[in-house]
Amino acid sequence: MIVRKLEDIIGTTNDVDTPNWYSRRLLTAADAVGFSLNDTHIRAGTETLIWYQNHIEAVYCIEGQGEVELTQSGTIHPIGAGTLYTLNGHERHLLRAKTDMRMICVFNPPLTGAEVHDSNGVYPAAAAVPA
Ligand code: 9YT
Repeated sequence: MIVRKLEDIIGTTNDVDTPNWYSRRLLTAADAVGFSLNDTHIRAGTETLIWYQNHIEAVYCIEGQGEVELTQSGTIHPIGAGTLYTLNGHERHLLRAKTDMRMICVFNPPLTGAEVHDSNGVYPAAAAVPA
């Protein structure tokens, strides 16, 4: 059994900060449970291009307001507290935060913990992530 607190993650290498978001990786590939889980904050007013070509991500919004635009279709989904979206088709999308947002993000295959988006919004495949 794994028991972990947010305070155990803050300030470690599993606490990843970028201009648009910061993400605390509470469960990672090292835990060998088949998925990873992040507590992620999206900064108000930001727009982030995301395209998880190598992962499925489920995102459960617990605070804030924003939207996801699917770049292929132009479809826009409002996202607020209590909304789940899952990118089971590896959809390329734009995440816009109208307010600060807080999301619980689950990835399969699991993140190693250090990932940030490349210029296409992609996280590398697990085997390609440097140790
Ligand atoms: C919702 C979302 O995809 N935000 C970008 C950060 C990512 N989910 C992460 O690594 O926590």
